[in-house]
Amino acid sequence: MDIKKIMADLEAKHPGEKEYLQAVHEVLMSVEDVYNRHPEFERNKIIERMVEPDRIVTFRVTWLDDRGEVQNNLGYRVQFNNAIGPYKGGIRFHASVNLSILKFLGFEQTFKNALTTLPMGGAKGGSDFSPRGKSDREIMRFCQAFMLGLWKNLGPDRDVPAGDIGVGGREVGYMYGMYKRLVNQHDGTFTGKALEFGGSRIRPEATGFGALYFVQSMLAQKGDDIRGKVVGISGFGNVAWGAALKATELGAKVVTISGPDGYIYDPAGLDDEKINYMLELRASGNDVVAPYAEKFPGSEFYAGKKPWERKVDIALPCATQNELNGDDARALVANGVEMVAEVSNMGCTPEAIDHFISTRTIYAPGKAVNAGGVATSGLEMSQNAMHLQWSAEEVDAKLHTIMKDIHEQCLQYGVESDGYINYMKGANIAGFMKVAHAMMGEGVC
Ligand code: 2IT
Repeated sequence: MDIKKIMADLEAKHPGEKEYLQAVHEVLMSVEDVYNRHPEFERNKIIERMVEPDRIVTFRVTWLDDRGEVQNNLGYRVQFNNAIGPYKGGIRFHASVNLSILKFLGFEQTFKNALTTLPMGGAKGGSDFSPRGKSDREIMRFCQAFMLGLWKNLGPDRDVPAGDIGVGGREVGYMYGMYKRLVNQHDGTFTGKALEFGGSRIRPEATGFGALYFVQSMLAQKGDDIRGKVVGISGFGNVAWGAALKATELGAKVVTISGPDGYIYDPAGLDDEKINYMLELRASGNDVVAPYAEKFPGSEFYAGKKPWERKVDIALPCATQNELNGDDARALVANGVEMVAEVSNMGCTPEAIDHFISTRTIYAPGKAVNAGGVATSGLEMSQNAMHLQWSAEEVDAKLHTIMKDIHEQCLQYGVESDGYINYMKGANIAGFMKVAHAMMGEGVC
């Protein structure tokens, strides 16, 4: 595999798509050796085919705001790869959304979904619509308009969307409601639905819970456990909430959360009341964490700063891509961090990852750590297909098994000669091999 040439060709074809090119480069670097041992991959141009999405749908989303004014946004769905199952992946509503970000997310999703052991291909979608400060009615009208542009491309065996940043249960409900009217079928297309219309128990918690199960496996691997560990979390949305909830339940002390406005340091650690308050903060729609410090004496708000300057045992980035850079990584390592488990998608920059790996700090990538979210979406699809609903215990047990399996897959391909476990390499190779074998089996098409 000639990585330089592949990257140069992609850069020429897709100039300026920096997140997408970053995600592709990371996977190519990880799989190069294995790829070169399989000349049939090269003959079938597997990697050249895998780095391009199967299809991209772009559409205009026009809606009326509360003042009756016409608003226009851009909508996208990137159907990346369906070699191992129907396209599957979340929808992101955020002002920063562009094609590069959705292509990186769809590419990552393909390998992540392969790791879950469930039959799901990779996709991602979204809009540059910003939910910040919007009324409930505006959110609903936007979701409905978004569905008008996308519904024809969806279906339970074609493409099944879910939530991501800016899209939670409420938005999924509004989108699914409109989809259902348009196709005149209640076919379950969408995961993260409410319990009353086909949602799965544990889906809201799944990304955070799964991440902590994965962290437990990482700790057990080195003969350690989570009780008493000091944990730094970034973000305050659904993923950060689930991670804080499970970390606390398992006896760890979570001392930070963060938002676009800065971070909260709470040396006493989060408890049930504080974790519930994260939901209130999120529901306010203001996208800020500062009010936490006013509500809970003893905690402090640091405006415009990131939580990585704090001394913690375990760092869990739970906010967004590239949120932890080289300087942050150096600060964490200097403060003696024991492990970094990325819960956001591509939360660490390449420079940060290089620093963790070169200092032999244990680091695991989002596509392994956060796969419990989409895995539980896969379980929701199974329940819908069987027209039944599992108990929380059943779903949680399956999630647990899946996260352990993903950890095993990382070990299979990620142990280096000095014994260091390179989880990035392990996850990338394991995900890649499954998709590559599926594509080989399905022929050149
Ligand atoms: O990044 C992700 O894995 C998600 N946003 C969840 C995708 C899904 O289909 O549940």
